Amino acid sequence: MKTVHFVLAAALLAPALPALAQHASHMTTVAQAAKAELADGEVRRIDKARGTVLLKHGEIKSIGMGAMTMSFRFKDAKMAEGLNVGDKVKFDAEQKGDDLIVTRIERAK
Ligand SMILES: [Cu+2]
Repeated sequence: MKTVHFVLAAALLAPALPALAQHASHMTTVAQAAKAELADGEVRRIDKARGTVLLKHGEIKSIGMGAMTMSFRFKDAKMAEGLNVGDKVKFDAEQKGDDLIVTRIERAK
């Protein structure tokens, strides 16, 4: 009888295993997406001397801002390197007083 019980248990558990694995990988994907939720933007102008960038941007969830075109300050002037007018970008920003600072920016693939 022991063998029968084991087989029955295995048959009941087996279908649950792929579901668990799928669920686990789904959770990871969701966590990563929330962590790296970057806004969409397009570079309209870059002022390297001032360290600012004019971006036409979509919704920026991290600061609750809707879509518009506006100027941001780079957190680090080096962030301007490799960016060109017309580039589509993914970025994140934070508000510091009246300034909006681009904290992260990368070219959209
Ligand atoms: Cu804006």
